[in-house]
Amino acid sequence: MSSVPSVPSSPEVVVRHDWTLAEVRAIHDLPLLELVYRAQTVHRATFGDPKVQLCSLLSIKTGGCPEDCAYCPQSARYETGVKAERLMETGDVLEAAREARAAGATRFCMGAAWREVKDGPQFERVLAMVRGVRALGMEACVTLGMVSPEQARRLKEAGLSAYNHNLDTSPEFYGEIISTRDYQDRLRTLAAVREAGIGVCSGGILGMGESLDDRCELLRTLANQEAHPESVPINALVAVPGTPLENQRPVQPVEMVRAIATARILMPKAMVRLSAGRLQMSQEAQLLCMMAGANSLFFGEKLLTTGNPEYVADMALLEGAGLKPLEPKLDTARP
Ligand code: SAM
Ligand code: DTB
Ligand code: SF4
Repeated sequence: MSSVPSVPSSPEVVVRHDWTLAEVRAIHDLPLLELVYRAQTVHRATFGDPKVQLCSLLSIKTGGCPEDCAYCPQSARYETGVKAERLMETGDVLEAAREARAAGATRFCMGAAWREVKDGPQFERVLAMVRGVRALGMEACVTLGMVSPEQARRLKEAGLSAYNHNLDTSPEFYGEIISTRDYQDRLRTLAAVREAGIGVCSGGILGMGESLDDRCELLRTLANQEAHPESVPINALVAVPGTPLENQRPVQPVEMVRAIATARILMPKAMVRLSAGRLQMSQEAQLLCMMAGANSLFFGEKLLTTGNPEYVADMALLEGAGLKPLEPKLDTARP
């Protein structure tokens, strides 16, 4: 890869918004140890001692979604065994948030299987959940599908720290995965979130059949935003039986390491989150992801609908490696 002159030769922290695909690909394809070394150097220069933020995830409205995202067990179009449920009650959500806080979470993320937010009692309830989570002293993140600028403004007013809306993959590959909304819709939602002053959480999924260029295009699109997302979740596909992607070849841990390291180098200050897919990874592979710049995990035995490592195993992993939990970073003003 030394034939590509545009890769920085020293591992300095560079914040840019004009990456080309060739440059990103050249970083992504570096010899693995060189790549991890560069990413770790950027990580240390930005964050100091490596620490890991523990986040908790709760599905506040499960299943029955009208969208056709090919990876998703919550789409009503596929037979996956996920039962559609109503929006949870605020009290139950806050009880779960309290438990998560007691277990060490500093960020509480709430997901709803909606195409978009609709104004009305359900949105008001989500706003109450956000206020409640913030009152517990945690970062609050939601992922509710598309939002309008006005809805984003109201979420901000409720104290929302971050909004998760993944670009998922490259603009070119996106159409293979989702037909019910397009890439521009996604970018519009991210712009509404940014405009409202809420932290942007946006990342993607590896292992859907995309090429390495697609992965690099995803990271390039994220990094070339006017402001980098504060939070970048990198998911490995959880291939759920009944979804169109049920037979995808599992992502190799080293593929996750490469994507995470590239994200860290491109977006030095972002929280890079090793998200779905940890059940299929050894503890050593997860540690390698952290060496490559991942500084956050979802803990708890369930993600939204699929499994996640056991709490005790995660605690043992962090303790054994001497990794300390990171305090909240995105701390917007309390309402
Ligand atoms: N309905 C909202 C939306 O799509 O924006 C929020 C919930 S949705 C489940 C949140 C994200 O979870 C998706 O954008 C996708 O990146 C990730 N996700 C869903 N199913 C997954 C799977 N089987 N494996 C990995 N990631 C998945
Ligand atoms: C993200 O990027 N990953 C999380 C969170 N954002 C909402 C969701 C992963 C979902 C995995 C499939 C499931 O459990 O349903
Ligand atoms: Fe619905 Fe979100 Fe799943 Fe797509 S990813 S089917 S929008 S819940």
